Amino acid sequence: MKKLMWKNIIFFLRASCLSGLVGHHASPITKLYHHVDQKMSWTDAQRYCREQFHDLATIDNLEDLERLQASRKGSDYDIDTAWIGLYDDRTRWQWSYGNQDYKMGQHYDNWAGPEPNHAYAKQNCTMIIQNTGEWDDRSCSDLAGPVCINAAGNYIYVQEIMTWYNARKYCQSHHTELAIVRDATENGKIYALMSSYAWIGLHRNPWSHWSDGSRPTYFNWQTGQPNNYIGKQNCAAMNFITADYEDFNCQDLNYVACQELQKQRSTFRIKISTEADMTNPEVQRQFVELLSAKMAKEGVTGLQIHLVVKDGQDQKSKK
Ligand SMILES: *[C@@H]1O[C@H](CO)[C@@H](O)[C@H](O)[C@H]1NC(C)=O
Ligand SMILES: [Ca+2]
Ligand SMILES: [Ca+2]
Repeated sequence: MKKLMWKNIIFFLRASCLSGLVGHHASPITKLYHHVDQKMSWTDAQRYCREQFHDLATIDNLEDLERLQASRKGSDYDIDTAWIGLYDDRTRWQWSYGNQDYKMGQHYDNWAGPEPNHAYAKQNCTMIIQNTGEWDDRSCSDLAGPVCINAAGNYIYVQEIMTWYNARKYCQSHHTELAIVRDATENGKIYALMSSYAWIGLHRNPWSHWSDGSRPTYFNWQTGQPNNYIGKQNCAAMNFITADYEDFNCQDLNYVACQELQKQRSTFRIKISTEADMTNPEVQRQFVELLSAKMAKEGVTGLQIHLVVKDGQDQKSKK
């Protein structure tokens, strides 16, 4: 009889997997914010939050913003600015050609001396400088001639000046894409064609990551920020009085806003027909083991499963 029961359960798990769940309720993960009354650099703040809680604070909407602001308790501060998880990774770029990732230091580059400098927090498209063939990050709305690449892999320089966005459109409709430059030889080929400044396809999206890995969808910058003052600001802090953000040098010392994740709790109802005694603790233990293994196979890990067994009569009378 015991054998038959396990056959039933295994069959159920194999055959129906998650579709066998007749009811499911999952509450979303909620963030608990913690204002840390201690000043440190952004990197130290990140380490501190990861050790003590989960990570630096992530703010996804106005409700988060208000809850974070309310998390500060205690006495007043003169300047109450706390690091949040928002940062600008200046090394991550992308080629428009095939949306290929480009990581500074790992791929070929020909940046001019101090470039890319993200001047005034406004430069995230790449131009080749006319007289040197070196690269410079510029505002995407600046004007230059596109260098396109065609299906045969040849470069075409276009003399008409336009914004980076229009340059991209131009290349897409007349050829294939804005140029990708993979080595010095390719850069040399382009340099030989240019008669003025030229757009290539390298660009990036500033402030595109939170420390916890999520993508920002909501910003609350203070007017005039981010400004990348003196070219060295790529970490964000929130002013707890005004609830808006400023970019700072990551080495600056600020208070810290951490987040803790509240555990997610889900309830599943599973219907099983079996003659086994599901109230038997040993049977339950084995069932939980099986279920965990099955869920792990589906990519769901870190589970703590608690079983509540009701017999069929109960279920019916509940309905
Ligand atoms: C340049 O940065 C701005 C934000 O500062 C962003 O909206 C825009 O999409 C970026 N442009 C490109 C081509 O990545
Ligand atoms: Ca620049
Ligand atoms: Ca600033």
